[in-house]
Amino acid sequence: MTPQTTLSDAIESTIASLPAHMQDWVRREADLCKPDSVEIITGKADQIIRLENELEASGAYTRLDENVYGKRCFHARSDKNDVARVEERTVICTEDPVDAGPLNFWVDPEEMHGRLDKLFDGVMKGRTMYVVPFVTNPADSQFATAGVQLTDSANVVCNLYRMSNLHDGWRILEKQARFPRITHSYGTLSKEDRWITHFPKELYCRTINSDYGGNALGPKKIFGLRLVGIQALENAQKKSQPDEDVGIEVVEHMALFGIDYGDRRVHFGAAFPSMCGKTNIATGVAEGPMAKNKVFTLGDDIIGGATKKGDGRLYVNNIEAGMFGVTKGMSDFANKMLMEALRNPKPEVQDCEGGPIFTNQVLVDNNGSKRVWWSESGEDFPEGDGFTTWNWLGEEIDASAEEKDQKNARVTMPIRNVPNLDSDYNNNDGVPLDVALIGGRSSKLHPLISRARSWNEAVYHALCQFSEPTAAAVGQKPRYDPMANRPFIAFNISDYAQKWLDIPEKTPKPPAVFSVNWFRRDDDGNFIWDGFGANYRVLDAAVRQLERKDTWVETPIGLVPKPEHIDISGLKYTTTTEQLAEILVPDKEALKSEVANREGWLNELENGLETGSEGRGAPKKLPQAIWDEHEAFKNRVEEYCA
Ligand code: GTP
Ligand code: SPV
Ligand code: MN
Repeated sequence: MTPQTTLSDAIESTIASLPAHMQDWVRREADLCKPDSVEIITGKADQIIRLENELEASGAYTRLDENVYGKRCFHARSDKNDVARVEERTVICTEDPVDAGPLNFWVDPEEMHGRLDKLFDGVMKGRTMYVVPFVTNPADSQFATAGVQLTDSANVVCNLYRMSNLHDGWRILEKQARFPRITHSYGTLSKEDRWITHFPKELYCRTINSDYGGNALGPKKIFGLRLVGIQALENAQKKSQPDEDVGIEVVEHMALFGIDYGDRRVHFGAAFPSMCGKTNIATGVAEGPMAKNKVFTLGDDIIGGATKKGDGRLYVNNIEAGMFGVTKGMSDFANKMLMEALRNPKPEVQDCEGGPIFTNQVLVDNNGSKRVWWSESGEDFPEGDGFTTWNWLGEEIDASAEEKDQKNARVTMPIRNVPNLDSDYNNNDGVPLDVALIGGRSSKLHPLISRARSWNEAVYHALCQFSEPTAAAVGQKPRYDPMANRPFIAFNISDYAQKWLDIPEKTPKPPAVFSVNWFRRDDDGNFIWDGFGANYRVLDAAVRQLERKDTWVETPIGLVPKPEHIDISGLKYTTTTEQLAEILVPDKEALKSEVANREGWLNELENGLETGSEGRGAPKKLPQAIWDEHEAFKNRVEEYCA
């Protein structure tokens, strides 16, 4: 029976044209949010072009000169209080708080729905509610899931169109009985009432009062990483032997790329926390002694996949179709392939997904030609006759202004434009994951690269991966960030640890795991390692170690290369063997305090956070194997530092 609503005939007839199995839900949401109209996003470009034009007419988008980054390229500004993810307002609503675990904020589902019902009541008055399909990538792979996001933000629709395989959505949704649902409203953009909520059992998420990426783009972190992550956990837990097909088994916050070795391509997944170099490593260019090894891009943020039957390796894909990249620091030096993608968009991409959408850069007007500028781009701040420039807050500025682009200013773009896209990008079976890199920003402790002696040791180190704060989330502090996934694991961290420990049982040929750190600093705070293109030299050392060409040396934190294993010829910052030797080993002082710090951290995982545990889910016992590894680490450190 159709529920009683007070919806207009126009809205009722729009809803009636949706697949039957989603009509009741959309009707209920429309009844609560009370939009003036409902519009189904078809997936065709002409409708998106109309929305872009409307956003331009309203002043929300500024159209940029098509001679710079091609057609349908826009600049937008966010609200000044809506520039990053808000972890404090990200909530997992499970019946049992143990299922959310000690790191996630937790609210009882019924209570959260009650609070949200009040906030969503009438929130779309005077607005259109868009019904947006999406599908995780590649659309026809057995791991893809289609879903629907309702949103009142045309900006979100235009972003999703560039990133989330929107045009394949309805085709897949028709055949999929149970589908994930996300309801989003930018509401009033109120910081106080901002919520990003997940109801795993219902495959449902509700997010309100933000229009920013990870808070508002459902298929990305909210559904793509958190909810699919829960599916992957449940599937992996069900799996009893390697050749059993259970669907998606692995979802991680990882970039994905290949390095060419002539006769073969080695595929790397890179789990680095937000703003710690995933996009860069996936779209950079190898230089110096590695110049002959081309880097191929597959993805820059989220991977998913499973063990391949009969093969024993993990096959993974980028689950997204676009990038949402940090612009600060984006340059020909740092990630040339991304810059090439911006400069040379493919005509078929411009006509379909559209051009880049920039948010919160400096807007530049040069005699009527509009473009954007961002810091650390390698380009001087534009000034002189005929130039007008505005900072991200919309204030007219010149080069002397302190406030220029926002630190977390981003660009949304379809990945199809990247010129060195791996030929297996969008391959339904994915690519074998040969190497998993786990990293973070660590000024002193972590060596440039290290490899654990065993799988369990690797999991232990990854669980204790340390990273310093970035601007990708509001109010961050230095912290442990397990597998770079701390803000995105929507279930108990102890289950996540166990899941990783179990990988070799389900995946007979698991990826080799290396820890990396591009961010060691000297006592004056300067980076010691060149980073960027030079990082591929370090990855080459990893490949040589795997192929037993080099023998690495023991440290408490894992095996590390000898200085002669990494070629530093031509580098700008790491110019001496002494400098290299320093960053190839853990700093002893940092190591000593690390034992106690890790003990504290593991205790927090098992018993709840020492500070700030209020409002979070409940802990449970960590796998004994993690404690065993900790004990072994402690002993190694004592011996090493004696
Ligand atoms: P999210 O999109 O937030 O998940 O971030 P990401 O992991 O993709 O980070 P991204 O590649 O966008 O890099 C973020 C920042 O780190 C940029 O300012 C880069 O310039 C800087 N960065 C990346 N790689 C390196 C490196 O090797 N060395 C140094 N010093 N900085 C780097
Ligand atoms: C991150 O913060 O890890 C991002 C950007 O990739 S967001 O989509 O906002 O999560
Ligand atoms: Mn990310």
